[in-house]
Formats: sequence, structure tokens, C-alpha cells
Amino acid sequence: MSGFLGLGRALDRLRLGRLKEGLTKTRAHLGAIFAGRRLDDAWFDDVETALLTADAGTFATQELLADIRQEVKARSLNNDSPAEALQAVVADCITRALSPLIVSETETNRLPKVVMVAGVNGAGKTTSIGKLAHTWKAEGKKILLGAGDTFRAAAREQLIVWGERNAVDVISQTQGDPAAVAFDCVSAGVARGVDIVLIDTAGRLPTQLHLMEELKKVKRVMAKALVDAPHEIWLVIDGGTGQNAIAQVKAFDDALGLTGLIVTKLDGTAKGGVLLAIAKQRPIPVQYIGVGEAIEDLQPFDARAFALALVGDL
Ligand SMILES: Nc1nc2c(ncn2[C@@H]2O[C@H](COP(=O)(O)OP(=O)(O)OP(=O)(O)O)[C@@H](O)[C@H]2O)c(=O)[nH]1
Ligand SMILES: [Mg+2]
Repeated sequence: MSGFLGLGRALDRLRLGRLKEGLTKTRAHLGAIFAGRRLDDAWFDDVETALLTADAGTFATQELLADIRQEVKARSLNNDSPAEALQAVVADCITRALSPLIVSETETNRLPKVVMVAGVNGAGKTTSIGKLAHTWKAEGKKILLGAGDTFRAAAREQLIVWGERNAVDVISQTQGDPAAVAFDCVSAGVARGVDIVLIDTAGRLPTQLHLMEELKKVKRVMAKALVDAPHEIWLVIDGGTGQNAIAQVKAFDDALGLTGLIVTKLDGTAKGGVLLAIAKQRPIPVQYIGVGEAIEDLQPFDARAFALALVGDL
């Protein structure tokens, strides 16, 4: 048993390592503001600058600063307080600010559970679907993938490759529109008694209104194959997008009613603070984060781990 626990902890550390590696730049800013500092206005200015530089946006930054000031007072910190105490305040306040993004367990009893995945071009939708299939299959779930990106033939092929890698079936059509594929896929999922149906969609900008309408149609049509489907609608956002991510979340949420986000590429140049902005301006639970291109580079969102990856270990 302790062997399993030890392995679990080692894996957790490895995963946190990927995230920390990705957020190195932000941590270099945020982490540098603690050592040997006086708790004066200049310190608060530096915290503000570090948060803004990390893409937290002005709303979230101001609120976080107010919270940090209050917490500094509540903990009676002063100029003699150790750097770790300041770091702990900032880490705790960031964790709290991220809490609206924590997923609350809602078990739908519906089988199959239908998950529709959307997002702008190149955000990481198809890759995330491949990773999700891997994760859920490892939990013993029976999965079916739907190649709802009928825009490019290469997109269909890409999903089929992920299907082969995971040894799960992919429903696709060489002709036909995305709504037809989605309908087919949900129907097949019901007929085959699978646990989860994952539907890919073509990338689109929220400003391409006709494509947003098409996405709404894809959603509507699924309900004709299975009542209440899709049960989950997840937006994939590239963690390196910066403040534009907020506009994406708002637009896709308004169009589809999102139930979750997947934030990808947090291993790259992402600054991470955009999650603070999302938590403040349009809190949609972060179901998973992507920390690399490989099949296992997907992890559940952990607000505390994320805060520590931003601020540095205490
Ligand atoms: N470093 C890194 N790369 C990622 C991650 N997720 C996806 N990618 C890469 O991002 C690129 C685009 O990924 P796709 O999954 O094709 O993105 P998509 O949203 O399906 O793209 P379209 O279908 O063209 O809109 C690929 O090169 C992926 O390997 C991640 O978490 N980290
Ligand atoms: Mg794709």
C-alpha cells in the first residue's frame, strides 16, 4: 500500500514539475518579490506589476492586491517577518482567487456521457481529446470519439491516429457536415453502450458568427440522438493566449453554455495568470490542464498546486 502511495506522490511531483517548469518566467517575477523586502508601498507595487505581467488582468489584480493587504494585516506581518510568511500570504490569496475554477463533482448517470469540445484554431482540442481518451480508458471507461471537425480531411486523420493510439473507435464521415457526424456518433455511442462519447469540432474564432451558429447546431442535434446530450461542453484554450482568453471564454459560453475549460500549453510560454482573470470575470471550472504534447501530459486542475507553481515552493 505504501508503495502505491509512494508511487502516487512521485507521480504528483513529476506532474507538478511540468507545470512549474512551464510557469518559470512568472515565478521568476513573483518569486523575486519576497526575499529581503520591506512591507512598504513599493512592495505592493511590485506584487501588482508581477501579477499584471503574468496576464492576471486589472480586475483580478486589484482584487487580489486588496486581499493580500488584508491578509498581511490579519497575520500581523511586519518588516521583520520572514520572506516565507509573505510568500505564504500571496500563495494563499492566489489559491483562494482561483477557487471559483475548481471542479465540483457532478455525476451524471446518463450513459453515455457526451462531451463536446470546442475552441479557436490550434488551441489543442484534438490533442486534448486524445489525452482524455487515454486518461478515461485507464479508468476502465469505454470511449467513442467523433470526428466532428469535417472542415479539413487532415483533422479527421489526426483524430483517427489518436483513436489508434488509444485503441478506441472513431466515428467519422468522408462527407457530411459536423452536425451529422455528431448525431451519428452519439447514436453509435448509445447503440454500443459506451461510457463516454467525445466529440471533436473544427477550430473557429468567436467573431466568425456563421461558424458559431454551426456549433450551436452541432449541440442541438446531439439532443435528438440522446436526451440532454451533450452533458458537457468544454472549451479548450491555449494558456499562452493572454487576455484574449477571456473574450474566448465569454463568447463560447454565451453561445453554448460551457461546463468546463481545458487550459493547454502551460508547459510553454504561458504566464498562467490568465486563470486569475478567468476566475474573476467568467468563472468556468477548469476540468484539465495540458502540460505537454504527449498522451500523458494532461492533469486535473489543482488550485493550490497552480498557485505554488506561480509563487514558488514555500
Ligand atoms: N506544448 C504543448 N503543446 C500542445 C498542448 N496541447 C496541444 N499542443 C500542440 O498544439 C498543436 C495544436 O494542437 P491540436 O490538438 O491540433 O489543436 P486543435 O485545437 O485541435 O487545432 P484545430 O483543429 O486546427 O483547430 C499541436 O502541435 C499539439 O501538439 C500542450 O498542452 N502543450
Ligand atoms: Mg483539431
